Amino acid sequence: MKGVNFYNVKITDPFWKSKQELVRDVTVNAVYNRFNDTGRFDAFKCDKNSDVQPHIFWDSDVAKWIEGVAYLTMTKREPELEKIVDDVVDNIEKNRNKDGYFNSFYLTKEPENIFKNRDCHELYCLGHLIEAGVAYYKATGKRKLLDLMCDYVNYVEKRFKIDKDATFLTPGHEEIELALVRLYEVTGEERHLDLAKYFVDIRGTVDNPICDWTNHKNSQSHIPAREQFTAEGHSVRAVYFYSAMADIALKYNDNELKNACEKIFDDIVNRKMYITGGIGSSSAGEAFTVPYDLPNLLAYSESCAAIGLVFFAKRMLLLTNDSKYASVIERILYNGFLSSMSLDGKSFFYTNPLELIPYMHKRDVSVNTSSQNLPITRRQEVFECSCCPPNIVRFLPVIGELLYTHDENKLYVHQYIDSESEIDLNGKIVKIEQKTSYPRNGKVQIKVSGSDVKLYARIPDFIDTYKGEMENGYAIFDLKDGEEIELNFDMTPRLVESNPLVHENAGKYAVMRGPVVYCMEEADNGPVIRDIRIDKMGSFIESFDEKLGVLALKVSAFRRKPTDKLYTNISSEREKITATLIPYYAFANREECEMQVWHLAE
Ligand code: FUB
Ligand code: ZN
Repeated sequence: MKGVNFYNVKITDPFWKSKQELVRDVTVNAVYNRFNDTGRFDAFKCDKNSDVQPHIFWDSDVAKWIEGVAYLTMTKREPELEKIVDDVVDNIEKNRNKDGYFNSFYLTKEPENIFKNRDCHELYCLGHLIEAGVAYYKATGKRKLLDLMCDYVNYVEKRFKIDKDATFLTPGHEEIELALVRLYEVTGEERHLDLAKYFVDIRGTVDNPICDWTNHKNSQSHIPAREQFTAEGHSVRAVYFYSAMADIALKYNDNELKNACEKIFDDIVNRKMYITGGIGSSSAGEAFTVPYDLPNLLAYSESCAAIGLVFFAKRMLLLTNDSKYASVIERILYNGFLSSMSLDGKSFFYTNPLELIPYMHKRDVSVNTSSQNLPITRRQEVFECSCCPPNIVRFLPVIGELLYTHDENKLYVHQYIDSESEIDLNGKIVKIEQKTSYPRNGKVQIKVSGSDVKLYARIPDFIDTYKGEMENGYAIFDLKDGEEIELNFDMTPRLVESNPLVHENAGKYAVMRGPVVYCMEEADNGPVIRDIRIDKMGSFIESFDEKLGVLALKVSAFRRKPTDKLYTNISSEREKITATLIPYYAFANREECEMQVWHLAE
């Protein structure tokens, strides 16, 4: 199947359009300002005498920001932002080594250690700079960054593939692999694709450990890619790698890799993914752990990992036509991804917990550090390790590319978002109009003009029955030029339970409305929300929360009266209350307070 360029999909839906406008009007500048204050842009000057010295992966932070700027530029030029990018590119050109190598940390601080430490992210930074170079060239026609990166890639090919004289075979943090595929798509140079395949092929053969605190699993280097059937290790590294595996499977028609990708994906979504689409539940190693280990309070669930899982799922949609991939994308979009940014677009979560009890942060009374690794309770403008904010900047502008895939005759509709698109279908430009306020409302109208089309419309995974012809989770329609279909999905709020093996959620229920996960916050319900029991017989009343700008839900519930006693005999005495829930993505936008996704019910 083929994908669709985001700039051919004009999103008109007020919800997503406003998020995209927020990135352009606020977020891209907010991230720039914090990165500038912290010296990330100056680092490209490689000034050994500067007070602020670069960190090993600062280049990647700026590169992702540049990629985001490029995507914004594709729909409207941004001269001031372009000027900043051009300065960075000039600094790379000025300060790079003659052989093409550039890394602000190594060139400034440890030139003698180039390619000697597997876990120091040189190829990870290069990967992000390649993605930036590709995007910036496509957006502006300026090819300096792209050319600089091509030189650097030649050098990498020499050191890693031809001479093999770097201290390690594959990078500790994947990213270069998928970036080289993207580079190939622009340059058409087979050697770029071959190098991507080379890095995928030799991973998990003999290599250096990445460092002493971890093992080969953390960097997906424990066994060769084609033998990997479960998701292991550092979740961001993992999903970037699995995305590259899917890319290579597609480009080389490699069924062994495809099979591995399918199994890994199923392992993630059936055993290791939060209801929000978040992955990588453990802060130790920022990693996947054993199946069903999905703690709520201690959830790591890094924003980059959620975005990376979308990258993986998007590629799987090109390899297979299975709606499960699109459903996971939808789950992430409305929950674990959106939660990562504040409603004002200025601050971010790195970790995305499913429960907050601010009081718990006071428990480490006798040590100086937070031994519990509790996720922060408020979004921040920047982090010491600030990989997530620029990932959001480069991701939101391109969500249009998640709506469709197609081949010569078939058009797959994966996401329902009010929009107007144009797709080249077998030489004919087909116009697709989606009229919907999904998921606010379950009605979706899709009109296709320009050609007859076989249309496959995804039936969301929360819909239990659909009467009509279906294949792999898609309803099938033979549409004549100009014809329109209408779908109606039930958006009644519902209780959801998890597999009993998820011990944290035993006896608890989540509330969802369509694809949107809801949460309770102390700001609406008062303290000790964990004692609130939702009335299973109660109906959810929808009510718009003007302050947050979200659709809230009200439902009858019960809670105990406060008590001074630590233990009491069971009593059925409960106060009847109305509990309020808001979309999970909107949590922590008011005062610091308790929050939870999994609730008691009776
Ligand atoms: O290591 C670079 C980035 O920082 C990773 O992608 C994140 O998970 C964090 O470890
Ligand atoms: Zn991150």
